[in-house]
Amino acid sequence: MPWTLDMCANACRLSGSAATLTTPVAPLGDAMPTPQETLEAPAPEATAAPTTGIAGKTPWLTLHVRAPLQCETPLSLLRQHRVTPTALLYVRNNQDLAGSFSAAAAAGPWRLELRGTRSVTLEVTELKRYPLVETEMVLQCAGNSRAQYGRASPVSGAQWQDGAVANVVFGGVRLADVLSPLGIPKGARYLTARGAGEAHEPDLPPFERSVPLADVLDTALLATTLNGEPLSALHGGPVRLVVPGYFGVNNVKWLTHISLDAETTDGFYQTARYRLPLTPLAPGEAFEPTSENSRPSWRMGVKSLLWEPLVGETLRAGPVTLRGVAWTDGRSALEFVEVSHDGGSSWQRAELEGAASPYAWRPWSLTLTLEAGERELWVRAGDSAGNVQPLEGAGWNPAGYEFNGVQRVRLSVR
Ligand SMILES: Nc1nc2c(c(=O)[nH]1)N[C@H]1C(S)=C(S)[C@@H](COP(=O)(O)O)O[C@H]1N2
Ligand SMILES: [Mo]
Repeated sequence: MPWTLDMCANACRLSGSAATLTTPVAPLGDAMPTPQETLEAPAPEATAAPTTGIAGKTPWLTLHVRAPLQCETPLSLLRQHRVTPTALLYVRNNQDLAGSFSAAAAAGPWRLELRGTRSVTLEVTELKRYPLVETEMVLQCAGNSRAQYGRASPVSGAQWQDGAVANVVFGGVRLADVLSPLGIPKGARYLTARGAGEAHEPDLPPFERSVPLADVLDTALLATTLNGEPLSALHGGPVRLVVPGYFGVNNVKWLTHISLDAETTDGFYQTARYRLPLTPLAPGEAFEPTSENSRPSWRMGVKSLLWEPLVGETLRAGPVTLRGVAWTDGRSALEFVEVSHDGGSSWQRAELEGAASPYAWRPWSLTLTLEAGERELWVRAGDSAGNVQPLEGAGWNPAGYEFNGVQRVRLSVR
């Protein structure tokens, strides 16, 4: 199905300014709750050298790959905010868009083609005709926590720890408000979104992802704001598809086209990447995804994080308040978060704070009495559909997608 619109109008405008790396902005440090008293230096991650600055980002992100840009948020920063400031938000590009590293690039004309029964090409500014809505939600890379699979057998790709995730507020217009007047073609089961950007290897096609139309029509946004500000080019501005409850990869940045089809796109990022085996693999086993043996990475599984204290911290024996967050795909509700300090023999339930939206993360806390010694805390969450985080990562796979195994945090207690 050939696209009628040449993408040049959009791509050429952004490529006017080359990627600029600017002076780092100061780390954000004031808005945080008082951290647990520690007897030793901060967690190892906080002592890493700052990365070279990226416009609008704290220099303290962990840089995995510079091009295409992949950087994550250390938990020591992530835990300071219920809504993650944009300066701390991780970045995961499969394809970079020239000019998107400079903060101003998202302004100006940008054309978006939408194909329902009728097709329409819009200037992004025309989206202002529709009501503006906002959704607080978790944005998480399917590769988040990939490094944890390494306990069983190494996996390929950037070795993300647990910080390719955030809780942010996207604003924009409801996809349904824009699509419904165009008519939904009979037999259309999937929505395919295409983003601008340049492949880093020859022969790679444009970035395209498909999601099930009926499941997302009422919740997806054409997002133009992030945390109340105009959506920066780095995060997909001027317009991005946002699919609450779905993994980050489905939230297509620099959106140029949307179509409604009977089948998913046969693009590389849908058929060769971001696929999960339908039957369990043994750790280390090779896997070539096909449409028969795999599924796309869509809805997020229930997951929790413990971020206070952090791995490697030394605590005083006695009562310790543990804190973190947990979330689901927004279809099922978060039921519980529980912690074990005896290797899973017993679990204690944490207190959950209320939800800002079904798609947002929920802070939890639990006060435990810890005796002196080397300790390992295990944390897991469960949802209203009966899913509980598995002890080991949910289905080891060679690309390390969708890890939601029980988090294990080693501490010294004195
Ligand atoms: N056009 C485009 N959209 C994209 C990507 C990309 O490479 N190109 N990466 C995806 C992936 S894998 C993730 S996890 C999220 C990351 O969003 P962020 O960089 O705003 O945090 O964007 C998604 N949208
Ligand atoms: Mo991702």
